[in-house]
Amino acid sequence: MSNELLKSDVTAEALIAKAQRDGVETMWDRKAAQKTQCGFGEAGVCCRICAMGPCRVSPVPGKGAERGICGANAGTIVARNFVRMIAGGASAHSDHARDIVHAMHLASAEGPFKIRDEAKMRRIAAEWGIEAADTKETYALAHELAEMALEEFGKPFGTQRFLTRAPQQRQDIWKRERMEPRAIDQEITTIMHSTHIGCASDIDSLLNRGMRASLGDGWGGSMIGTEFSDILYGTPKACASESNLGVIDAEMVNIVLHGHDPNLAEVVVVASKNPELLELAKSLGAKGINVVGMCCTGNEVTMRHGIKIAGNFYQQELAIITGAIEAVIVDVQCIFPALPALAKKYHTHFVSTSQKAKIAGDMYIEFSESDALNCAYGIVKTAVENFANRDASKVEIPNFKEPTIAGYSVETIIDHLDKVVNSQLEDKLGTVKPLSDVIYAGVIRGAAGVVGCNNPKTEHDLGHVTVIKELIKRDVIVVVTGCAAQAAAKVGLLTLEAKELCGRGLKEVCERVNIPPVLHMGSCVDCSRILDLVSRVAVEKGVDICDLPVVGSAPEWMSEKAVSIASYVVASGINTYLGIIPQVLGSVEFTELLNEGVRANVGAVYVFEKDPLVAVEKMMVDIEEKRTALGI
Ligand code: SF4
Ligand code: MSK
Repeated sequence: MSNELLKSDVTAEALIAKAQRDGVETMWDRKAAQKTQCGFGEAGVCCRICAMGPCRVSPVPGKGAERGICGANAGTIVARNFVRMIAGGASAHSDHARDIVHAMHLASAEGPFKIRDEAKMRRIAAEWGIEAADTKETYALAHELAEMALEEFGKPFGTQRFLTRAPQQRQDIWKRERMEPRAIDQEITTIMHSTHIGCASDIDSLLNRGMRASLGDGWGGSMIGTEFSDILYGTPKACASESNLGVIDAEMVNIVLHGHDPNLAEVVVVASKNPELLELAKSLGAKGINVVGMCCTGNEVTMRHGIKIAGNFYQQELAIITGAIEAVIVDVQCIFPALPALAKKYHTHFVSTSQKAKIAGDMYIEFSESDALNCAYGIVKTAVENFANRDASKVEIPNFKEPTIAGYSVETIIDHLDKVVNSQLEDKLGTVKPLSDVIYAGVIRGAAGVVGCNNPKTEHDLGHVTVIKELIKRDVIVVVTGCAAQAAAKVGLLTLEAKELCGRGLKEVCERVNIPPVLHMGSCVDCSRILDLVSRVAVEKGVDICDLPVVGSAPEWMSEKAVSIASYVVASGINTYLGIIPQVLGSVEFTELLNEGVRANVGAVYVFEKDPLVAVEKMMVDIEEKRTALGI
């Protein structure tokens, strides 16, 4: 494995130089063209919620206008902007989840949508109180469960069903704080309503409602997205893959799957193995069809099929600049609008497939779940035929890739733990007890979830890699999702050999359990797997989540989804360290509420720290304080 800190930089450097030679623009050019970003926007004090505005108030008290035309002050404006980001993020995760459940509603024994983890489906059906969940005919149960899940988005009464997975203490806090999320769509609608001109201006109330909507994401939409994807496509198991742009193969038809929703990606993977299409590829001089992943669609298919990871968010343009991509197939979220124009500078087809992410300048082939296989066949055929148009003189693929192990669902982690169960200690199979025991014994000091995007405000991947390396060195086990997972993968941290970078305790655990010290738990919606895992540890030990030596970290986040994730992680009781400062500093009151005040409500806070090394020091103090309080 690589000990170089950032091989990805070398990858980027080579391709940025190529972009300049090819006369194409990248995100770095556009970042430079932005010059200094707007100070009011950066501070969160610009409001354009109504047409009396835009209003911008002074981020510095006592200097300039202190109120918008309606009288909203900096606190109100900043808080409204922040919780609207939560609503945007929660809507993206949850709408993605709804599409998964609709696909499950179409599932049949003939496929292509089939029940692939029947045991999980029956477990969740029983958890949700469906009668005869263990005996009902498979597809009758699948359709009944799918309808129940669809109701979670819009049911008129009641709260999210998965909340009961949390420790009772946490559920009590949510009840006390009136934070139990009702229907997912209702929580998002309520935020949009509350932040309309002339509604809420109280920052505590705004944040409370924002957190409730975020919990509707984490314990609602995202958890449904994760669990129902597992039922439909299989619960991930540890599997080998490779990561970085070097997985693009100059001799193959290369297809990049980019976005978030596995419905399309799953059938594209099937179509890429179609003998007719393979034959067509060979007839055009290619050795085969190479499907590679990017961002979270990539994570979904890596976790379930070992599909190689081409890269994370910042590499979406770089992949096209290799000149060796026949098609970029996108579904939803995190797709640069710049891609179609870039693709046209090469021979690459940029294929968008969802009305939700119709991108100007694209080749649009709408994906329909009801005709999934034909649709995927058509898209892959278009990609294969495009191989004939490749210009060999434009091909330059950086020779960097690292072995990667992905696929650590909660079930897979428990399977690994079961292999080291100590019957003398009365360990039971199928629990997280061995993990909680090594944390309580101090062999591992704690656990961290490192998640989120890339952001050109900071050197790409540097925050992720630094935080992860420094934590495992200090015997903190790390779980990763999203683009953070791919950052770790690209420098070889998702391997068994990475144990050599760990402290003694974590190294020993990795050896005994046969796992990497950094566990790839999936895509952005799969942050819900982290909630599930942490909850199980808390329930096992009879404590609340906020008592555990556990931290959340998003060193390079950029999206509204990340704001929603950070908020539900904090609302679940986990201190969350943000390496990019949210646009809130224009209000001292709201900043203090996030950094300290909210602790009184949910037992956790948002910590802002740009320097990854300092962030890790703070996380370790946090973890050790939790240990002391627990008396362990
Ligand atoms: Fe200005 Fe108030 Fe309208 Fe915002 S809601 S744009 S602060 S008048
Ligand atoms: S893809 S939300 S850039 S993690 Fe989930 Fe990556 Fe962030 Fe998109």
